Amino acid sequence: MSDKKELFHPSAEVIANATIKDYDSLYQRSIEDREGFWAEQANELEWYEPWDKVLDDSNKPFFKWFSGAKTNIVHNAIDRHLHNATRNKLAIIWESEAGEMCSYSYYALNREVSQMANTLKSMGVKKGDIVTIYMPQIPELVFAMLACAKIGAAHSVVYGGFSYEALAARIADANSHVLITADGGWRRGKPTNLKAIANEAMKRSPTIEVCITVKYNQLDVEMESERDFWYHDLKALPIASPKCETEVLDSEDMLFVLYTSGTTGKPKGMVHTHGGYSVYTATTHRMAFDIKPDDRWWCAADPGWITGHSYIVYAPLINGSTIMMYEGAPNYPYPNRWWQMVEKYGINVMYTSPTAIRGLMRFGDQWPKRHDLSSLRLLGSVGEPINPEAWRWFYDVIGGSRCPIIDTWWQTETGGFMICPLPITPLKPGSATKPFFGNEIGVVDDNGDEVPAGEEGKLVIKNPWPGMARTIMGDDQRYADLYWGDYGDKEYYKAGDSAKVDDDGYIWVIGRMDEVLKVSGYRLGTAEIESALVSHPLVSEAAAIGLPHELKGNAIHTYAILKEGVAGTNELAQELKAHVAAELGRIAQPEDVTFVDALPKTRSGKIMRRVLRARALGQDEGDLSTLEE
Ligand code: 6R9
Repeated sequence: MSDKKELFHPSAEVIANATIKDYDSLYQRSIEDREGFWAEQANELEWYEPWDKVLDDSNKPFFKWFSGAKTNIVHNAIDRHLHNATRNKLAIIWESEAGEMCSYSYYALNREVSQMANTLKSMGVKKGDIVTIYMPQIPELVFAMLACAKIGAAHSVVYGGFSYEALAARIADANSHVLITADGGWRRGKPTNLKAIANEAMKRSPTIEVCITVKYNQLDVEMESERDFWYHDLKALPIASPKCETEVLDSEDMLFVLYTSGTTGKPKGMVHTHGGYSVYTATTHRMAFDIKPDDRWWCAADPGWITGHSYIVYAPLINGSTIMMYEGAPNYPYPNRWWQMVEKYGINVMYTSPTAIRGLMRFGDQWPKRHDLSSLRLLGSVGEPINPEAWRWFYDVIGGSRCPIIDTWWQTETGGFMICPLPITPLKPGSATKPFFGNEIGVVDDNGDEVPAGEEGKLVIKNPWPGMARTIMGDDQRYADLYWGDYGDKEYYKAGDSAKVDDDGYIWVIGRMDEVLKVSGYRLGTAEIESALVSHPLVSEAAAIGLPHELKGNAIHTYAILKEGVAGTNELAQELKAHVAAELGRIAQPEDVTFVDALPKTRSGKIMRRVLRARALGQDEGDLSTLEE
């Protein structure tokens, strides 16, 4: 968290183009009349029937939003666009790793979603069911999610990198009768074999009656008769009619369940609902990224992550944007792959993660420099605190020092952005800046009292917001205990992150509380140490963990991935230790630096420090279901 004084002011051009020119007064209004603010945002959408109450807080912490209203997120994401010019606009541009491309207008999207919806209906899927989806990032994945929503079923998207055990556990928890998958996808020129993994999972999943498989990578797969169907076969039948009424639902009907790993224990199925989630995702997307009617929006996340749900699929479609999707590795066949597509498709806003930025940064500036990236207007970051070096590279080399970086702090549980700048906000690299409208954010001690500026505390949200998860599926008690009720009468949502607020009111998220180290009594965030290591010119990525130490309580051990072609010598390890000490103070000097080629990460790009810790201690690595690759 270095260099807190450094401020990046938006250019005159950015300010001139901005829809919201005054954050403070709108923020003040949104806090003073929260329900009024959210009612106004909800009125930007269409509803079948209006709500009785904007916020129903009669059964805290199980808040309801827009209760009594009739809606369906698909009505706002697709149906309403069919009556105006958006009908002919591109909804999706998709490219495969091998370079094939295809696109769908909103009109075509409606046809595809309707066909998939009718197919699901013919397989017995009905309102209230949960359909499990296990697919690569292909347009059919989006069709499948929207098809479920259209008929009032909920979806549970399981990330395509998960093992069969993880898939089977999620199918069982959701009690799914139908699984939608594909033969497989592509990664670095090699086919991935999803159907074979799905088959293994289904051996352990007695609830599954039907498995629909999309043909994509042409891999030979085993199909079991009476259970398994090719989607292209079903789509050719009269059951897959392109006309399908969108189901009229209650605002609080379940839209999806998404499993997120806690640090320990079984994954939590976070439940999101139609009404509030529609309003919250669409509003955050529209305002934080100041979405313009002709924007080409690329959220380069995985759809199996909340970021993909909210900001690849739902928010941009509600806002009528054109969404870019890419199925493949960011640096394949060469490290210019993403930049080539930014140029080719004229992407205006690119939203990605610090880990992806660092991963591409290490190949050097020459790769992005080969491309005209002038279509970019804004950049975005999500998933972890962005270290200043990655921030500056993204800002200077990708954004041409022209595009503000919208660093968005939020969680699976929050549904959408909670802390983020607007394009007009002066930026401090590494800070997600200020609360989004309607939110009061606190940094508090164990009693729920605000800690002084500059001191570290627990990040809490002091109010309900429309995009909040409603519960953990099947475990209301765990939801209430885990997130609420730590602070007596103060009904605060506990995020599980630690943070600081600086003198200007900027919020600095330090990291998950379980990733805070106490070394000789001093508190250090693993992210701070990693950021210091990565600020060394020869380091591209780093991880820090704490291991028990006789004198210090905990000692810092670090892992570093070096830039291409750099040799990991003993001298360099010494130099890096000294570098961290120089950056953060002697107290933060690591015991050692181990050079590695890769770090264990979750799909959403978070380093799994507990895996490194277990390995270092020779212990059981625990549940690895969320480990990438
Ligand atoms: C959207 C998403 C949530 C956790 C969260 C925090 C970290 C996300 C961040 C960030 C600093 C940001 N996190 N965005 N930390 N700055 N801009 O990532 O959801 O996978 O549930 O993770 O990610 O630690 O608590 P999820």
